[in-house]
Amino acid sequence: MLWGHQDACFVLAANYSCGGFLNQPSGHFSSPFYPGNYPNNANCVWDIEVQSNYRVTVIFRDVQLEGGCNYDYIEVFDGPYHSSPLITRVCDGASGSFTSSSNFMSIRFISDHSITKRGFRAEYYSSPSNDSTSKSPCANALGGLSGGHCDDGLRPNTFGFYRKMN
Ligand SMILES: [Ca+2]
Repeated sequence: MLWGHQDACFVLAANYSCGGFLNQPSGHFSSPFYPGNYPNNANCVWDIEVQSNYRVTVIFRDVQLEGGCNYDYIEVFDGPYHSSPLITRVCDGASGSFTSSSNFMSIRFISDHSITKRGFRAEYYSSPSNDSTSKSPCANALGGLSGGHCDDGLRPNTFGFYRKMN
């Protein structure tokens, strides 16, 4: 039991480091050994924290993973890993940017036991939260053009302001 399978896996996993805590206003990270192939059995978590009242946007570039999205994939969480909802799963060939609702975002990279590819690189930046766009779709409409639909009964009046309709 002392030198069982789990111990061997731990030693293998310790041959490289991946993931980490990123607290600069912007930065970048990539899969282990990028642009070389990533290892099997990777489980990397990047926690990104920027200053309060800012939000995190991550941009994925050059995503080359084992196809199928169930073997090797990237997950983006809207806040700290383990306690936050999944924003999206990023799969082979994907690209695009995703923004958190708070000043915290986490990204996890998973690979299974076989077939590796080049992996990915990602950039992130922070931008100020705008209270008028973060509370609800109606709050968003309040700051924008008239005619937007609101679910809580707010409608524009003739002066371009909004008031509650009952
Ligand atoms: Ca794989």
